[in-house]
Amino acid sequence: MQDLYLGIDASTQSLTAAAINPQAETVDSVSINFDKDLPEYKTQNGVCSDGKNPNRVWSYPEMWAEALDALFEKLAKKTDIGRIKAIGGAGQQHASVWLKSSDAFKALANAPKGKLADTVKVFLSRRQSPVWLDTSTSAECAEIENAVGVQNILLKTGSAQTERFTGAQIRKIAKEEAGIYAATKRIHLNSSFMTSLLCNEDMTVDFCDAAGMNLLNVGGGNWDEEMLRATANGLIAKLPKVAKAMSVAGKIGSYFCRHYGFRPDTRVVAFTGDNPSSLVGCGASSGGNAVISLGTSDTLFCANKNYAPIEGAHVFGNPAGKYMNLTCFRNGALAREKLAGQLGVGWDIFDNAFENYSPDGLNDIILPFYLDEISPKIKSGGIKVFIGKSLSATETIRLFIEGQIFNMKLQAESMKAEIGNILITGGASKSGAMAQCISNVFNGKIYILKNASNSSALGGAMIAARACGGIPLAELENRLLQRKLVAVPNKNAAAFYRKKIKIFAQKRQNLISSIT
Ligand code: XUL
Repeated sequence: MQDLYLGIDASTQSLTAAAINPQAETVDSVSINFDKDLPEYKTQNGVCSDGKNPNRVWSYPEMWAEALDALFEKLAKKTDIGRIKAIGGAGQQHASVWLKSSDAFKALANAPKGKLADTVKVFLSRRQSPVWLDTSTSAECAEIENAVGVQNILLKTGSAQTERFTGAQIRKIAKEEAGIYAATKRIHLNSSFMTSLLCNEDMTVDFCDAAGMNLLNVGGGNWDEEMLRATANGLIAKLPKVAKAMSVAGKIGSYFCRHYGFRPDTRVVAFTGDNPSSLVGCGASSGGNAVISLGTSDTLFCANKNYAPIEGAHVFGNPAGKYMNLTCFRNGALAREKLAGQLGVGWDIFDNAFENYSPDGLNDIILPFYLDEISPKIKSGGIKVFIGKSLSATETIRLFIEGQIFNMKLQAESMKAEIGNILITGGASKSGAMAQCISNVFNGKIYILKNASNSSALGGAMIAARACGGIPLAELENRLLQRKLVAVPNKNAAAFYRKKIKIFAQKRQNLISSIT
């Protein structure tokens, strides 16, 4: 019987497992949706928020534990669990789990079936876990910035001080709920909490995910004392140790062997963050490739062997080694929709915007910042049009899309990321025009995934197969990912854009300096 490798994605809305059999190219997948399958927690899209203060957003570690029982119950019906040699996985980044004592995990060894949540909840010092959608910590960010310095934080931690990051969230709780902070012996991330549940033991936190806390010295690979001091008193004793990327945490706990039939020698690789895991699951961890997700906001992430923090982007760890960058552009689909509304046109005009297009009009530029942009920081004054003639709807859309993609390319250049080919995902990845324009601006081939599944769960399974089965990631990518080529660069257009992006960069710079 061939071994299987399991990947688990503890995302915001659901818990998903993907089992891979690297030899036979098969993927089994099961999922627990928090809203639908665990309605007693009353979450919406996996989270709760405060009507009076919508910036406060949280979820329940107890619910994540309950979902893990439900997940294995479901998986056992589909997959021979006894064949699973190793488990890897990922959690939503930044969420913190607060425990009175790390004995919770040991107590699981003797717990009856279906009692993960009940066993763990008595050890929680705080029932709620603030999650990445929580932006209620502006005051705490400012306090930490005052203590350490804006630029210093960026250089040390790979990100500017950020509201949703765990450090600012910890400071808020330490200030406002001092009793709870004092009673807390361990603060886990979602990822290290899941690893600890699976091992029935208090476990380390993965370097790649810990980089999303504003507490790690990312270049040095360990907690940064100055950041810890500025965040909360006595924090070091409450944090787990940092483990190197793709470290085997240990063996699966007896709870899972007794109740679900796991082999006692099944290994657990320390869970990472969902973005680092997706980097692996999209086949982009070895470098040279980027992933662009065209959604409500557009997101670009890529492996990077350079440590080059810039404002508006984040440096996390890459499970395959070194770093990854993630940058989120607020002017994504929302801005495209706004433009369509203003022009009174449908998406089909967007799709055809580059049909029969021949490069022309080097100085015709649109700066596409309808909303305040975070990458780079630009205060929007509406879109800026630099053209001396009146434009048709198609021309406007073309220049707008060009502007969005020039902005992505410039940010990628500031991060010193080498980007060859690009995988596109998300709603607008179906648009041939977007794909072609990205291809021409980045001068690379554009792919989509034919068998797009949960890239973070798949990444977890691939990490398990790499760390515990010795199978190279490149081999796993070739077997498991079916990539379809959707655009190749047009030589003339690529050469034209190499010149035009410089003019765009100047105009963007003027905008940054004129209205920020
Ligand atoms: C990244 C971020 C989200 C979460 C949830 O910084 O906040 O992508 O990881 O997916």
